[in-house]
Amino acid sequence: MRKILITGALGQIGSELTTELRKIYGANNVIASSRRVKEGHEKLIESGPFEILNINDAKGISEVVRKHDVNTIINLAAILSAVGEQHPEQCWDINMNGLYNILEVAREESCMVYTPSSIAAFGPSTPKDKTPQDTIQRPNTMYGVTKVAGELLCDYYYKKFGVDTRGVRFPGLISYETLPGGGTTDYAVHIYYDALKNKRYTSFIDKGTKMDMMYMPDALDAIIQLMEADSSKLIHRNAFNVSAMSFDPEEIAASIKKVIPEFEIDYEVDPVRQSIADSWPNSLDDTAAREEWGWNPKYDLDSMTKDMLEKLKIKLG
Ligand code: AKB
Repeated sequence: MRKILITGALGQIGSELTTELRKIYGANNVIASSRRVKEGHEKLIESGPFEILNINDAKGISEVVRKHDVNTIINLAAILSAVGEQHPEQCWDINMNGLYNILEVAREESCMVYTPSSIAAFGPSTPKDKTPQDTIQRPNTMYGVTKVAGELLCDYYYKKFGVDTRGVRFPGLISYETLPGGGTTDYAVHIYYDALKNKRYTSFIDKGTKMDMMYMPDALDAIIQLMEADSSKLIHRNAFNVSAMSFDPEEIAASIKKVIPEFEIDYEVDPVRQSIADSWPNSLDDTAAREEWGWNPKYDLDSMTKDMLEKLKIKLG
């Protein structure tokens, strides 16, 4: 039986993953944790075990793992790309030193570790279209540096110590439950909120900037499917390219216009986030994920837009 510890459980992925995993494995087998209690997450916190946990506190991780007999750690605590450029030292500390602590505890306590990587693990010299699974990785952001190093560190712990480490390179994730915090792809979430509230959106990412994106239900499937995949079939354990759709701001705006015809987009480009977006791939080749563990996303841009607007409308009232 799995006993899962989720770090960063109140974040964009964690808040939905915790609920989903509690449905599958039972509430008491999924321990949600976060550095602090955040307003608006009371229901999640009360729906099963919850621990205050800072991943820079190795002893604290070890105590929580022992207390709950944890055998699987899903490490979602991270600083994203845009905030990482504002606070590079904090980004390194949480994304690298935090991951190191998680891996060390996993080695000592024989846990499986799932840590997401990102499209940010690629850089300006990476092939931009249909970016191959194995290719040049020279990112120029601190977030990207921590993501490549994290992929390598997880590979190392698997090869050297036999820790069962796994992960995917997530694209921008779109969801209505919890807002993302401090990423470059966040525009593709904010646009839906503004479409419903104001029927217009000012984009900080410029026209023509394509990035890979994914709707949260597919992202949750990517985590659960890979976590449950037959270990002997995995060649790329920690850094699977996964892709669901690739679009630029005009294309997401056109998709919204099909549901809200009055919707308009304009641009006030943020040079920092634009240069991060320009350094990332336009689209990824996810053949390895499809072949090694059956990755097969369900949502494309239009089906995501329809669902997102319906669900957000209910949420915003
Ligand atoms: C970000 O924009 O920083 C993240 C990511 C692509 O990893 N959403």
